[in-house]
Amino acid sequence: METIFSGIQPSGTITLGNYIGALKQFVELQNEYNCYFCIVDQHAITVPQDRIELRKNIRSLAALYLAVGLDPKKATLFIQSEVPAHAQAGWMMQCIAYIGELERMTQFKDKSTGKEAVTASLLTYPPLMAADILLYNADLVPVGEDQKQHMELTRDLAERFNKKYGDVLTIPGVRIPEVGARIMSLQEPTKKMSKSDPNKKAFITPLDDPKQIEKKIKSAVTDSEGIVKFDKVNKPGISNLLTIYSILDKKTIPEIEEMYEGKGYGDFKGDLADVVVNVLKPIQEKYYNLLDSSELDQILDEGAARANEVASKTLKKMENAMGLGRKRR
Ligand code: ATP
Ligand code: LTN
Repeated sequence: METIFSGIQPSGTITLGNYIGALKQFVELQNEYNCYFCIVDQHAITVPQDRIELRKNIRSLAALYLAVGLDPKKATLFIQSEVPAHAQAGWMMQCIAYIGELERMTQFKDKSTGKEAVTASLLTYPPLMAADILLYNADLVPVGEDQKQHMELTRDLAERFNKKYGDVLTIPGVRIPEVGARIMSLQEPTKKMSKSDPNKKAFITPLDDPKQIEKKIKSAVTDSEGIVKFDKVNKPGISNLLTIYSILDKKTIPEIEEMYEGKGYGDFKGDLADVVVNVLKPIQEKYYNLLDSSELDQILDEGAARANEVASKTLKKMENAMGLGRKRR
């Protein structure tokens, strides 16, 4: 069985974008792959976090991973900071990464331009991400479109390590969904839907109640043409809503366009709100049952133990290859 690794930052409540671009794929893949899914809290602290909120978000994300259908018997779910090998291997990857290539990362540019103080970790974030993946000898990494560049760097760093120190690391492939890899903001449909957007109307979270969902969809920015038609360039707002509808209701975009022929955006948005509410309802029920349960802690404890076992083996191989410490088996 091939291995999959992916991670989500506990930097706020996940959005429908994270669900469609990442989590939904994870659930589909867990039957066919040996899966590791990580709550990457060390990545989240590359930007300021309130410690109470961060703890809350970590637990909430863990409960959401399970509520959307992740089965802890099939996949290993764990918290990054509970597996020390990540920071250790991350340091080693930093030692082979060049500042120039890190400065070229668009996520670094987006998060650092215009800021008065930029943390070093914002720059060295991608080597840590590479370490996350490489420690598990992952063959494949399912992510949204925005992570393509980080994945190319991960492959480059792994190849560089192997060239310098011997064949230790597996070069991972990337899996980006054909549809839904980039769900857009409901308020600025040319921008990615992001959980750290200060405008809460720009995103839907799986924990929003039906009224909030309806309100957010009804106020989503569209155009004045009033025709439900997919046209990413000229009608980015309606195209984004069509993408969400299509994925969540398992209908093709032409089928949906046909359903709303001669109807306005009002009908379309009302029905889309129902579709979203129906998908999220069972997720919310499971989420609230899990959130304060000891079952959740047990799953995370077992996940950390399993992850530690695999990661520490690769770490040892990496340290031996680089000549760190004394030779260990
Ligand atoms: P932040 O806004 O805090 O930087 P984020 O919302 O981009 O975070 P991450 O935790 O960085 O979320 O991403 C988790 C996963 O979700 C990644 O695989 C990422 O590619 C995917 N993802 C994030 N936003 C979207 C989106 N709008 N559409 C599709 N996939 C997305
Ligand atoms: N960089 C990713 C989060 C992330 C990740 C990973 C994704 C950290 N480590 C390993 C896949 C595999 C992001 O910002 N979405």
